[in-house]
Amino acid sequence: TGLMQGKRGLIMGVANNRSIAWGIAKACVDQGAEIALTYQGEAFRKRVEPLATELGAFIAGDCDVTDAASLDAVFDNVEKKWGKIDFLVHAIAFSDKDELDGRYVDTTHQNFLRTMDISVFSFTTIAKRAEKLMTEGGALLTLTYYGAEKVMPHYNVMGVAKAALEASVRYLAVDLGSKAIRVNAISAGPIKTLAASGIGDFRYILKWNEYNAPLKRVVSIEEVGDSALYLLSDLSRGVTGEVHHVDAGYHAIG
Ligand code: 0WD
Repeated sequence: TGLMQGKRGLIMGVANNRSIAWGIAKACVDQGAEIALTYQGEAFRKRVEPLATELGAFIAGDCDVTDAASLDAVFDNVEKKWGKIDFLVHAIAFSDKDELDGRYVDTTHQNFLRTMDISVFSFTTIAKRAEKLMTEGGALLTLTYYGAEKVMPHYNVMGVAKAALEASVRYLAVDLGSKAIRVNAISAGPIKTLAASGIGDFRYILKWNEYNAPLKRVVSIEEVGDSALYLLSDLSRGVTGEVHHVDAGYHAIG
């Protein structure tokens, strides 16, 4: 029997088989969880469908977090299917890649708002929806990055958004704690994914981490998935409001 036996959860943010959310999904299913996935738009449906089949996952629908109706539909589908959930993973972020380069000071108002909406507010609104389905308590997990804590080259407005996301984790932990719903984040080291490919000089950031992180390498989505098991399972039942670094130790020296 696995760590996640008897647990059901919604995992949002699988774009393809390199996504961090995919690493987490595989780890959860390996440990006995039943999962539901969402995809963003028709273009991603083709990628996510075979992945869902591979894990025997339920597809909860097309979800653009800026569209409240699509979020409502996803949570309705999950409620109809299972009635309740035990865990939720939010692995969603977006910013215009033209602004993940150059100077933070040049961020436009429009992209600032969009970045905050998709990368920060979405976690709060999803937490509110998940609260209704976590009738026996639960675990919420989001993904953040060290650029929230210290300036990382080109991370710019996304660093500001991740700082707000990490603060959200603490406020949500307080709001939902009395319902035995825990709220945590993993601060992952750099991993080559679709979202990361939008960040200027990302290859240099990977190399920099390989040379400087205590473990002298970068991390994989499987390693993030294994660490997520701790925060999503009862092993961490005494842990909430935490930002846990899974970054080969880079935060210790950065
Ligand atoms: O180095 C990295 N890759 C790190 C990523 C280091 C530390 C943290 N993270 C974070 C990201 O900021 C994000 O919050 O991990 C999370 C997952 O990102 P990922 O696995 O690196 O990237 P990816 O596989 O591209 O998944 C992110 C997905 C989107 O993909 P695209 O490539 O289309 O941006 O977020 C989803 C989408 O599937 N997404 C949305 N979902 C619903 N509504 C939206 C939206 N409006 N926008 C993006």
